[in-house]
Amino acid sequence: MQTWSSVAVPRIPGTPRPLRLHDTATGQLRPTAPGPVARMYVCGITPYDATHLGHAATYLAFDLVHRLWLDAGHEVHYVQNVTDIDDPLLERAERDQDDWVVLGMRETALFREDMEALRVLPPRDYIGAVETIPEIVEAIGKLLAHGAAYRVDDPQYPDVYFDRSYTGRFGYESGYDEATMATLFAERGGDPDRPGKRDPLDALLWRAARPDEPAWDSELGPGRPGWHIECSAIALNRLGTGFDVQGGGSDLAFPHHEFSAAHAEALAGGHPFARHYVHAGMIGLGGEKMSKSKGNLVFVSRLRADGVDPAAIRLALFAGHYRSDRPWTGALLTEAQARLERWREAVSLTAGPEADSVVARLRDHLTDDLDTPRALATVDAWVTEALRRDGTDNAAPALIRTTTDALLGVAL
Ligand code: 5CA
Ligand code: ZN
Repeated sequence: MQTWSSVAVPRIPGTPRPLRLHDTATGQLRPTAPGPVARMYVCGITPYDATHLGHAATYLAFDLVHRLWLDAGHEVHYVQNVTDIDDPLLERAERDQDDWVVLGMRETALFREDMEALRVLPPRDYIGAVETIPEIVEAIGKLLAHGAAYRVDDPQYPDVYFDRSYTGRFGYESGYDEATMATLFAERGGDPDRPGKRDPLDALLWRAARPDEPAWDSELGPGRPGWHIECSAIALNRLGTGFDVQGGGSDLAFPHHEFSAAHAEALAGGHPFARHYVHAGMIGLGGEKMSKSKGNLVFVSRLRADGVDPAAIRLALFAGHYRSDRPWTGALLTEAQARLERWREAVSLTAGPEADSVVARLRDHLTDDLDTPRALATVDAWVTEALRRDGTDNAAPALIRTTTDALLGVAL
């Protein structure tokens, strides 16, 4: 698929720091230790509705990872998928009497526009599930050959499932107990009651063709892919095993990332899928998680159409820590707009307080598990002094401008 266009990321002086991130699998804050090319996979959208502020918050968090690795001198190989065939897309198309292909293309195009407006650095590989069906089929064929997958005994719909006991360490990624896994599996797209499965929690790999559903011919028989194997195949085939960060919102920790890892590890002789599993908290609205299924949404495109500066959206979402579940409110946006104005006023002055130490502290906070609240407070403190006309350093305003651009993606 076509990715979106990039923006230039300026280099900043001083000494970069290695990025430390919370890893769901170990429950620890650990340094990322990429090689010359840092490798990241972030789960993309299911394009049946427009990008809301929950999606935006998650992609903005991983945009910071991208920027901090660039700052540390790495090249970044970033891969993101588009789940352009799955039940929610078909259900929405049916509800609205829309064509599922057209719906997916339209919402993906809008997502790209939103990402560009937010200055999110694009993935190098932006990959749809539909265009990767041959890769997915090949992966499922291997899982069947390894004995990690099986067909249910149903002559009409011989679906293929993954045997979750195969790798021997199922559950390591999310760390959830059996009862929690069972609850979340049922809530998040699983089918525990499908007759013929060896274990209620085994996940669908290939759904045999049903009447009135899209299907692709393949050596597995006509059908369409399950959800988790899509991300395993796309990531493994582009990044290899043991890539640096697998990312998404916390609602993907189970079952999606657990199964993506288990499928990939079954394919790759047990080699770990990713080194870090990183999860962003959920943005809420009106006391509930913002979600397409609940319909309590604020769209990025709506705010843009209302003339809201995308830099203010960044600042509003960065006012909270990426891992905390937090509400979106009008007040958050108003405060961010006021902050943006103050920052812009300060960097347009001809002088300000010395800024090298500000750059160093920004790096400290951001490389400490993306501590944006403290990063914003650090810039605020410089801005307050600058607006009091406290400083005499003529290079400082430009340095702050370049640094907020490079590290936070906020163009002043
Ligand atoms: N296509 C799959 C991933 S392969 C999917 O989950 N798509 S999605 O459109 O439902 O979500 C896209 C990303 O936004 C996921 O990382 C998801 O965890 C994240 N996300 C969804 N809702 C929220 C929310 N309210 N707050 C923060 N992140 C969210
Ligand atoms: Zn995914």
